[in-house]
Amino acid sequence: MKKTTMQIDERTADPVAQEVLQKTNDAGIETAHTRHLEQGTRCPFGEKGVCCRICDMGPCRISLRETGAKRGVCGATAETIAARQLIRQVAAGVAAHSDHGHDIVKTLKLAAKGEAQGYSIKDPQRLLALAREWGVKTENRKVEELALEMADLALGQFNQQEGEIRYPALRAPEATVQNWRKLGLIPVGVEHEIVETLHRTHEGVDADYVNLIMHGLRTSMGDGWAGAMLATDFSDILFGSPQPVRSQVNLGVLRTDAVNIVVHGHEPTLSEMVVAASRDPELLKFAKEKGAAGILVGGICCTANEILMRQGAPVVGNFLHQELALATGAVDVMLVDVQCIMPALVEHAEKFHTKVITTSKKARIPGAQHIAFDEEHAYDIAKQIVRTAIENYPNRRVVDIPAGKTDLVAGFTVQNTFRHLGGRYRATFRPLNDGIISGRLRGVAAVIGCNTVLKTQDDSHIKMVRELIANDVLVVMTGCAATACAKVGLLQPEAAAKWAGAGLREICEAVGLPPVLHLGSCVDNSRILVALCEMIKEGGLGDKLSDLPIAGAAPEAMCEKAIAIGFYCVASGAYVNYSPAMRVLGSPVLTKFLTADIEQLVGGKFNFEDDPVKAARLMMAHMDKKRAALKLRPLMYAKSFLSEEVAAAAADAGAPAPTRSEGPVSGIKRGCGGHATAVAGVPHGGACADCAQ
Ligand code: NFS
Repeated sequence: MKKTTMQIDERTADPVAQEVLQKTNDAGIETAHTRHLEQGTRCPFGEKGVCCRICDMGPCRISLRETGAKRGVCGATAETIAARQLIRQVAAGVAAHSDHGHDIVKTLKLAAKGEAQGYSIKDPQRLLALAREWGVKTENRKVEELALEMADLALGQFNQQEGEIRYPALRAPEATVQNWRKLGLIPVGVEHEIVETLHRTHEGVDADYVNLIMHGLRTSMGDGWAGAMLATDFSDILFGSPQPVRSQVNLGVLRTDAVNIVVHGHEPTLSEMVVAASRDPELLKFAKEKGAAGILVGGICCTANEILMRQGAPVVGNFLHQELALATGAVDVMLVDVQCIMPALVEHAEKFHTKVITTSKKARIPGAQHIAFDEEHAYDIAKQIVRTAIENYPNRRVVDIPAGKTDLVAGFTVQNTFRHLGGRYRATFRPLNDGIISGRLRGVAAVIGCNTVLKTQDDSHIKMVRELIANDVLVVMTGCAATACAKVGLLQPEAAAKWAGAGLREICEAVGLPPVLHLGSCVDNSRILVALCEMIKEGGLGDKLSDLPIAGAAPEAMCEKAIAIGFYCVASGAYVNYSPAMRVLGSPVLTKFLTADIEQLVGGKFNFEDDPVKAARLMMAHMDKKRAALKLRPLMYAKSFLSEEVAAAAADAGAPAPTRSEGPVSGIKRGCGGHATAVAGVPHGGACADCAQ
């Protein structure tokens, strides 16, 4: 074990994480941060997306300099190679969300048949509403019978082989649907498009980068408008629709006097049962016998958001907190299912007393205890896991829980948020639309996604969101991004008075909402799509999704799911700032297509600005452009970013090349930063070994 030289405040902006990271580093305990530094400078070909490993004649690399190889062995160009790799990433992200959605639907089916122990249909009204939307007969039918039919119809969405997935035509504005049909962007079925992505990107098939990216957009639609949307709707039916709820966030929620179970991963099926088992009188009694005052179930990553939204369970942290949580010495069991789980956890846990338990047949980690989860015995399995944690409680060694934790409000949905805005008896989007039309609000931004070691943890999320709300943009959030902002109090109603611009503050204070609304986990980004559709339906803001003064961002993106989300948002007409940039910068042609030309087709486009404040201003410049096109009134309080000192930044928003902040991001060097300028034709110093190729 050796201490790694690192600047702790460059690794994470969270003072609570800084405290723990300082201690782990002083003790020579490895974390994602030390492993990142150990990796050193990344391969510039991989980083810029121009290394092809698809066939075994390679790997082939496209030179980033004027001279050198411009084609792979088969003749594939930089744009073909980067586009193929990118849409494979999209397909992987879509698969992850959709497999999650698929499992939720299957659980509902088992629950309807009475074969899923401990589950029941908690929101039959939501089921009825969905059945009516899908044109399924609801009169004189038992809830279970209806649930069975709906589950079968939903399962069909995954492997449908002809026609169109169901939600776009049902929920999206007509003009948007027509454009999608014209471009052929509505998926036949979720799996159909994933399979086709793998085929198209096989050696020697699709070599046209535009054709590849258009299929990437089509594939991603199977996430936002099918897999993730089904996951959200069916989770709400099965586990109950969220309601605004108060809770707390950060490592300080862990308790010295209680058994701490941290659920980590994504699917709410098991975590919901573990929360239920933690309240079981028999297990509470057992915990007391072992000397604990109670049982705490907290979450990491998107599972945290699932049980926060529906149960008010505390959030232990976001992605980069997973190892830090164990380092408190207070986690008796870390229970993991699928996605965003570092395999390093098992070795890391050995330094403390924590038992890491894997539960999914799809995600095992060598050295972890495996307790296979199945819905038929869910409650018994949850009880077994809780019992394991209680038994492990007396084995704690040094316990050192930092004090930091913050209050938050979460639990917003399309259904309940707008009841808030419109008043209890006037559940309508009218007040939101009127707020935008009158110029009190500039627009709405969705800030979502991960943490990444390539940027200072939480820093970009917080800076971007503060800039947006200070300029009268209502912000909706999900995932690790929401957790980041919750930690600094942005998810409290009081945050409006502290940080929001005058227009947003007026609205928040009138209805008691925070300026930043937590809509749930990453699959719940589908709630954002539905909210946008409702804004168009309400009237006054155009007739297609791309008319809306809205923008999206993933300022600390890391995983393929984030790429899939970015793709379906752009396909749905949104301006999306994605940072760090997708692995495409080695192809200026593909980069230009994604950041400029694509807008002519779908109305949305990407930008790859790394600086969060500059990115926020570019997002607002885009909103202002949309406001001008809709001929909306001037902003009541905030300045327009079309004409003020950020006009230059606004111009960048429409420029053909991606904008990038100068210098390293938050003090962290990302591979050879010089290559980005090199591909744009600007000579650079050749700071890494590969530049001397
Ligand atoms: Ni979503 Fe990435 Fe993971 Fe959730 Fe967090 S890292 S894109 S936010 S937990 S999926």
